[in-house]
Amino acid sequence: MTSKASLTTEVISQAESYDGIRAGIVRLKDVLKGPSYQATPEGPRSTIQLDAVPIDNWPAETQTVLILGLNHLEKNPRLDYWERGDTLGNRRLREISELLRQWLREKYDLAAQPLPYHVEKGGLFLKDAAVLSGIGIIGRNNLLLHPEWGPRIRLRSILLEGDFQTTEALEGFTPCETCKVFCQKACPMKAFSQGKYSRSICVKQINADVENKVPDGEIGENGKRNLVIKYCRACELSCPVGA
Ligand code: B12
Repeated sequence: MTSKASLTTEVISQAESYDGIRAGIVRLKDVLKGPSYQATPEGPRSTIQLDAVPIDNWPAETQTVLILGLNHLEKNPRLDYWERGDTLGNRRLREISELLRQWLREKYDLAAQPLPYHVEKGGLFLKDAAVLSGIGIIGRNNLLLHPEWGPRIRLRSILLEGDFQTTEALEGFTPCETCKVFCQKACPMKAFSQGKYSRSICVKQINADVENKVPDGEIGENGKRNLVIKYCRACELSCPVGA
């Protein structure tokens, strides 16, 4: 019988054996009590479509969530380009989630359910889950900051069956306290003009990015590069943490 603590350690080290991955474990009920679930989202929702198969019901026995964070380096911007309905980063996170699901079944006979990206399709608010699991903290750019990579990280979650010990939230990591808030100044839309993030202003930039696709993708059937969406990353890439 594997103890809770060693099961957690093994799952985290298996997840982190994939290149550019950090992981944490959190109780589902704690995520569902997080600030994003209390907030009333302002402004229109985004129109991004992915994850064609929504999850209608989470399995009753799942009480824990494994959070994955994938490093999105500035020098590898392609990970973040939207091409053929998804990004390379999301595809990689989905692939790793599926490999971890198979590993948990084979090694521990435990069920796992990789979750969709969108909350409306059964996904979780991933920044809350990542903060609670100790992957990072929320910065003044309203993004998750990892101590080593800063905000250059993309997230995904997997529901787990079984009794895991959770990983602890970070303490003593407060880089924004002494920062000159480059992130807020970098926003092309001034989405932080009231001192905090405004979704309804930010989404105007995101919608403009959707309208302004650029031929920077893979070579398509017509021999030309596919059109991709390059979503704005100004508040992310201006952050000195992990730059
Ligand atoms: C919808 C969505 C959008 C919408 C709306 C964004 C919004 N914040 O409302 C639009 C299209 C505008 C958008 C823009 C962007 N997004 Co977006 N988005 C999402 C999505 C699907 C849900 C986010 C959401 O609705 N949150 C709910 C609203 C109400 O809360 P919030 O503004 O996020 O703020 C909450 C947190 O900050 C939290 N919080 C604050 N302090 C603390 C402290 C603790 C202890 C806890 C637990 C929580 C907590 O509470 C706040 C609410 O009160 C997530 C994926 C997911 N499933 O979570 C990605 C996600 C948040 N987006 C992401 C990214 C990268 C971006 C962009 C940089 C664009 C891009 N290049 O992809 C910008 C950045 C905007 C910004 N600075 O916040 C990443 C963030 C990665 C990271 N390092 O944090 C995510 C996680 C997706 C991913 N691929 O991993 N996004």
